[in-house]
Amino acid sequence: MKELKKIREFNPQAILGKYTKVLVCRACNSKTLHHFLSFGLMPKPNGFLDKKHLHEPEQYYPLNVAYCSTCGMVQLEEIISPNELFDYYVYASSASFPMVEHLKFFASETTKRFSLTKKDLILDVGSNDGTLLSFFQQLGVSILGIDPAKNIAKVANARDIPTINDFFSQKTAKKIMQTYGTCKMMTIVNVVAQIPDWNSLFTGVKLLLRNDGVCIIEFPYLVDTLKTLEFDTMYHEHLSFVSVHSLSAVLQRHNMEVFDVEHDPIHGGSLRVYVSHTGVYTKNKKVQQYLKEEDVIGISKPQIYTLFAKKVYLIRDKMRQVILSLARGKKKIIGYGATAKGNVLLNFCRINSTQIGAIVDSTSYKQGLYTPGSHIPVVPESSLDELKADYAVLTAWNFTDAILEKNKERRKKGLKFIRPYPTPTIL
Ligand code: DWN
Repeated sequence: MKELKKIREFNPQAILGKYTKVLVCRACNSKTLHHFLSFGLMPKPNGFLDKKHLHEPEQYYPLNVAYCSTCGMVQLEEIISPNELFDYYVYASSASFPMVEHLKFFASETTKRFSLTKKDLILDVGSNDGTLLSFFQQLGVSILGIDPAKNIAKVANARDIPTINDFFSQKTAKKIMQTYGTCKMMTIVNVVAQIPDWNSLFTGVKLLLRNDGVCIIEFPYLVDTLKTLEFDTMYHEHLSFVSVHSLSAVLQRHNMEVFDVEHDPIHGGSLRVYVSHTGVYTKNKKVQQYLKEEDVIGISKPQIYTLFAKKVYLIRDKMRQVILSLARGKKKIIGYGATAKGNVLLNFCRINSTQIGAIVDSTSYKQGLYTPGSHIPVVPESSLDELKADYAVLTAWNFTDAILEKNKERRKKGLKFIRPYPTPTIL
């Protein structure tokens, strides 16, 4: 395969991993999918390596993106088995202070808005280390989590967050129903994009949601990604890039609907949609406004995607040129945040440990490991000063403000940051 030969010039250990081609739109079941962007072959986005495996074969997978001209869904054309991606997981919601604050506010606002009490069960799908549920627990709501990552579910249960270690599906929903009954609330936060079978997911939601129940789904918003050009959120964990149109298409088939929408700046721009059984709650007019804006932008038409792809390649080339010229100038460059998105950006730009000496990160599970493909060592954030870096690439650009604030003294002493989007900029 030509692609494999090319990637081996960057990473000689690259081998082709197993993947499945996706030929049907996940949201509306149509076959009107149109390819618009190729990243070539990519390693698993959170496939951090320990030292002893650094020189062993490393699996790569084609990363291609298509849009659906029927419902505006954007989705990957090849997917990796969820077990391979999520059995052991290094991302923890609690590792990012701004994320913890975001989830705390989410829990308090939701509890107030829907007057949740101990009598109400809330199920968090993809509950990770239980950070969101812990805030609902503190507010007196009955909680239950479900997460496929064995290591992370163990951490959640150890901190008294009851967590089922499994993928959420129609099958597991039936088991939850038999044991716990129906839920007043379900939360699906930064998870809906990771789930391959939306029919099974929403059949499970339909079964578990009480008649007056509310399912809150929060996800990075497709329209924001198209506007901000933050292409590195396109990776093998994110199978879908969701809009109100595409979500409404699948909900309709399950006799559910979006009755309210809120926008939030987190993760480069996210939507929080409120879903219920059809006809239970009065629809906020914002729902129609979002649908209209998506039509105006043309999320089911080729133009926006052709332009997006063109700009993505320009950003990639500029980012590579900035890093290579700093490295040639013997500048010390690090990464700030060992993120899945950062791994996509660095691999796409063919940047590795030759140019970037280390990536700092606050997550204990990632420290001491090496980034997938680019093989850059991940070191504790606390060791930042010892690195004596001149530049830090904001590989956690979604937390730029918090990171710049935290490092204002270091910036006064000369540390510069490189923000990749909307165009590589030195701050
Ligand atoms: O959907 C997903 C998002 C929500 O989180 C998952 N697919 C996996 C993950 O994606 P990511 O790895 O790109 O996530 P974050 O939230 O951008 O990761 C931020 C990373 O940066 C964490 O590893 C923690 C680290 N960090 C840090 O070291 N110092 C973050 C902040 C704010 C800091 O000050």
